[in-house]
Amino acid sequence: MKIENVSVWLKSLCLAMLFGLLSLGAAHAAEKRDFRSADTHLPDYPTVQAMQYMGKILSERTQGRLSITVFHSRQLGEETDTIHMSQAGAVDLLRISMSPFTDLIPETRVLTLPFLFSSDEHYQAVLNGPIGQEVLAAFEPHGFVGLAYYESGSRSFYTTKKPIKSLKDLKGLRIRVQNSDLIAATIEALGATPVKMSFGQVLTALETNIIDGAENNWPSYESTGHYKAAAHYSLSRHLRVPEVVVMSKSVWDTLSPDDQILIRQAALDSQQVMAQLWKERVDRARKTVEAANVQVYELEDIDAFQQAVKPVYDKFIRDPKLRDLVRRIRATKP
Ligand code: GTR
Repeated sequence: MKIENVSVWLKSLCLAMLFGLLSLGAAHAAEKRDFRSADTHLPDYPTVQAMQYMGKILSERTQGRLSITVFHSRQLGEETDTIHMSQAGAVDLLRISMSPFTDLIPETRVLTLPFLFSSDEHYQAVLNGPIGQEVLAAFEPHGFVGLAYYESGSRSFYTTKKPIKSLKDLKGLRIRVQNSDLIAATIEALGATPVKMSFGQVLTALETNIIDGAENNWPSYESTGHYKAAAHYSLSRHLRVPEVVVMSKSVWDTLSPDDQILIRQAALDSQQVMAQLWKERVDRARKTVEAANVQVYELEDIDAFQQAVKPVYDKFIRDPKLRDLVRRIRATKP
């Protein structure tokens, strides 16, 4: 073979290899992925529906290349289990309450503090503003990418035997809490005994008097059937813990920048659907439980509740960075 022919042949070989590599890359970028998402709630709950909507638009926008399967009803385990699974990359997405992150990610504590927000509008302004973004970004060093917040209203106490109308009524009661030291300390500061327990165990614990009560928003109080076992609902509104949509960081890092943008956008778009579904469900849940003879109470001494939880701030918000976040939350205009 002549020298010129050899060089032409070599050039063609190099080009062929280059195209080969490029098309391999393209095939990789175009890989079909079905993301597994975990949720503790039943299929008709707003969070599950909103995540399914996120999957639907993601699939439409990628001609079926990217999709989401929502494993609802704790099929993948309780919330704390799914946090560990997601850190390990075994579960791709979580729709989850922020509470079980408070022991792991210090910044999440500021949105979980009792009686911090003065109204729904104040809460929305914080979540949708720079502080909300900073808290979502704080997930990253811990193995998650924070994508969006979902609405979850406020949490109030419900009890089996007698209503909570004032601080003294909480004295000595065993109240179930989510897996969070901060929330356990809140209940303790209010004079009750916190019992950390997974969501799935609460109904039996209420029915068997292992606990005297729990606390949650209207839709969770209704969807779980807790109202049948604990028919006194006291509107303490002591917590407004947001729900979050997060992706496993190890999964996120395998995605192309374009796909990351698509996923972020789909999560944000699902937020609007969630807001609408949430509003409807709160009304429906309240009507359902009231029709089932649940008694609803307002607190007589909300100030006493607010005073009692002050030590929780001192204990959990020591770091100057967290203190500053709390100061900025208080200064945020609704
Ligand atoms: C609900 C929340 C769930 C779960 C539950 C609980 O309001 O949507 O994700 O955290 O509370 O109390 O465990």
